[in-house]
Amino acid sequence: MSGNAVRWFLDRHVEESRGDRTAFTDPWRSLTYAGLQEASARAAGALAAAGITPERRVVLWLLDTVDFPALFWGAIRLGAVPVPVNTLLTAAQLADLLRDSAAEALVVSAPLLPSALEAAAGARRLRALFSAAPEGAPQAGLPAGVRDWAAALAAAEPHRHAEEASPDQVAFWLYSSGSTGIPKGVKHVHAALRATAETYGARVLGIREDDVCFSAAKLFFAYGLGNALTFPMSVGARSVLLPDRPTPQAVLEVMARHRPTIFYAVPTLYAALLAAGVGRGAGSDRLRRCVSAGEALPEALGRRWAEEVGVDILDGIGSTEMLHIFLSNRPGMVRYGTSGVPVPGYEAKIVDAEGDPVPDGEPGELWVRGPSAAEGYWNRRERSRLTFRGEWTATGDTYIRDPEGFFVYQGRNDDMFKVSGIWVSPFEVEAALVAHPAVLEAAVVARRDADGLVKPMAFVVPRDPSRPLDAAALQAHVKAIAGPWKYPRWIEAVEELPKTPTGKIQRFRLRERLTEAERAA
Ligand code: 3UK
Repeated sequence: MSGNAVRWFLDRHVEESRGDRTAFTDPWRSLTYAGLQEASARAAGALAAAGITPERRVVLWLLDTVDFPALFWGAIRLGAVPVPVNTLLTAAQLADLLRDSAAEALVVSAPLLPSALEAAAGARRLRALFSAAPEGAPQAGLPAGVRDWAAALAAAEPHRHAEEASPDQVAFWLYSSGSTGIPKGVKHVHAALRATAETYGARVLGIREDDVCFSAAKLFFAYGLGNALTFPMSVGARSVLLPDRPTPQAVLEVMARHRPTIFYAVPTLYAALLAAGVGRGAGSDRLRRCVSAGEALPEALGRRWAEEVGVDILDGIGSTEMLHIFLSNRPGMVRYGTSGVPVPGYEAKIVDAEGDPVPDGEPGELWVRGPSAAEGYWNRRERSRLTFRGEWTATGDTYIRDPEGFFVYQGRNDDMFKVSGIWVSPFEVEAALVAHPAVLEAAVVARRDADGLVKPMAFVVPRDPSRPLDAAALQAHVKAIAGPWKYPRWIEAVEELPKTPTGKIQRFRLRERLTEAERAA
């Protein structure tokens, strides 16, 4: 079979008589595997008709509907490079990515069209801009220069053939928003897609043909792409798509309606679902796997979910650079408060600044080796060299391996600091703070006191903004939970915390609020 991933993920199912199984369901449409094969052939034909040739980038700015898999696989079928982009970006941020990727086609969901038009103005390589109505209906009265995606599909000469591709050929990109600068294009090869399905998907989830997957994380994230697109398609299973914002209400509605067997989310959503009373209701009765990633899952949250819903949450760490999860808790072997152990097929080590392994129990940077590592960043040679070190990928995360081999998250490596010679993980202090009922969110950074000594400082979003924070009570609480030297010597109430588009706290922006003398190197 050709190394083109569309052959294994899609065409294989039709050839092996699974063509009439349902692949994707959104609020308006369902596609069988045969229907998706046809839709992807039409998408490939529509791109070809617009002048898109192999290796050229096609940006997807799409809500989660059946148009997403049809276009993703259509572009790959043609040998073009789909680049899914976060739909929460501003027009200016999208414009940066269109320029950086030299995108030649842009397909957007109709509600995003006004921003897309603004962004497309400066994209000189762009040949075609398509608007896709989420419900799949043709649209009348589109602005000049914008083509209707449904009409283009209907008119297209289907391109059914999958272009020949080596497993090592770049298949798609994803943008990774770092803590500074514009996001980096992460180039992934055809073989990486299948690698994540055959390691995490098969050996941790144990995904099966009869599973119904529902990912609250969207398809434009590496996390969502594996969860809701490649894992179910690796076995001919079904995936339910939610185009709307994944509020607890919207998620509970989808669950009640489709009764998924595998559910994927981030920790904040698990907390919100418990608060909304998910319990053992109609929507959770068929659940057999719950997955959390994106940030560390607080131990208490995992336990509460397991108690109230009756299914463990499997916390695992993944990254855009590694495509999906490479350290994870396993069914029947969950250790809450940890990221688990290496996924079969991956190796992990914790190293010091020289790249030498540190002993168990000591913090260091997490490096990982496995079959889904990216080829590199697009046009960022220096950054590529710092992250992709031969077979190993440096994650930028600080971890400790405990005596049983479980990996415990400590924070991003540049956020760690020492107080009285002892390591403090901002994450640990934040976890202690948010366990206090008066605190909604917290971020901790290092700050120098009048003597130049480094101590923790906390920025806190109060649960009730109208009530002043009791700093002494919070300090006593952290001392009791995290250790006496770790309590925040300064506590500042804020309305919100600075975050990346993927919801990660930007501590460097909080450090920028300190004076030169207060800033810890
Ligand atoms: C952090 C975690 C603690 C960590 C991702 C699953 O999040 C994903 O990719 P990103 O590129 O971010 C990667 C960084 O996020 N992180 C992710 N999961 C955890 N920290 N515990 C966790 N369980 O800093 C990591 O370096 O946005 C997640 C699958 C695919 C992904 N791309």
